[in-house]
Amino acid sequence: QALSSTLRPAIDRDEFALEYQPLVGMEDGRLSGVEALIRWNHPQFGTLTPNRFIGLAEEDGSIVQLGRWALATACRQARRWQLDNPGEQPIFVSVNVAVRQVWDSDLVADVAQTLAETGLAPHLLQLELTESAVMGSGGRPLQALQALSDMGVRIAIDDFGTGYSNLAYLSRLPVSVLKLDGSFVRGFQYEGDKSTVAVPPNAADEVIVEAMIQLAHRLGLTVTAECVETSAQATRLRRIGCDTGQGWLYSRPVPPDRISELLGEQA
Ligand code: G
Ligand code: G
Ligand code: MN
Ligand code: NA
Repeated sequence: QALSSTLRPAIDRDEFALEYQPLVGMEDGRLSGVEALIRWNHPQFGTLTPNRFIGLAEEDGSIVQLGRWALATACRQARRWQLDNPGEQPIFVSVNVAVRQVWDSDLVADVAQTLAETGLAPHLLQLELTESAVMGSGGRPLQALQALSDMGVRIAIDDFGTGYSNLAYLSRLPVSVLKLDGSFVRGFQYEGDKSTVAVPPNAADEVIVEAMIQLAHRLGLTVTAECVETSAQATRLRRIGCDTGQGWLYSRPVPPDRISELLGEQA
């Protein structure tokens, strides 16, 4: 593939940028954090979204370098927002971490160094890993998760519900946030009165999500719902106890300046 051979030089030429998507408290509607999402400003092809190149970067290993860049850039930006908004509750930044960053690099050392260099408090950093990155993980990944958690960094499980969804297992890991995969919320369109039918067919997702949220809470985890697109979805998610929402209802991923504006507006 032509793209993959140009990944490393593109990192050196600074062709990548991060956008940030708001994470909103379901109770108070306030911006509590943002997820950093990478884009490639390709000189020929224009802006490329991550599904075009993250897989390639994982294959050829350049994800380690790219991931380090994303981590440092996101932490620097989060610290900047904090410094620009003194006296306000600071927002956290959530950074996606690929499996290979856990296995093929010293993620713990990279995170420690980045926090030290940027001055960002550990509790303002969240790392998103997929279930497959941590399931069945003895040894290295488990040690890394434990060290990061001991440092005060929050671990979130991304795309939860698409894999094993083994909550009993996850609750024994130093994980504190579940990010419910967007596929649950997408099937979450039922707007009628639930009490009139036992389980309306299109309400099955809601029953499952409600049970997952209750179980997660009892296991000490908080829950973020992805792909919240309508206010009806948000209302129902709030009613069944979901803690945080993310999705087009609140905002698409936006450049850092837009987040600065939002922070100014809610101050
Ligand atoms: O922004 P978009 O919705 O197109 O993101 C698509 C996918 O790319 C998501 O699954 C997201 O987790 C992944 N992704 C975005 N930014 C990064 C990143 O910095 N590192 C890794 N490993 N994955 C990312
Ligand atoms: O896998 P991960 O959760 O890291 O990726 C987040 C992806 O979800 C990004 O590609 C982002 O653009 C996308 N996304 C965010 N909000 C919404 C939404 O409300 N609807 C849809 N369809 N996609 C969304
Ligand atoms: Mn994510
Ligand atoms: Na996700």
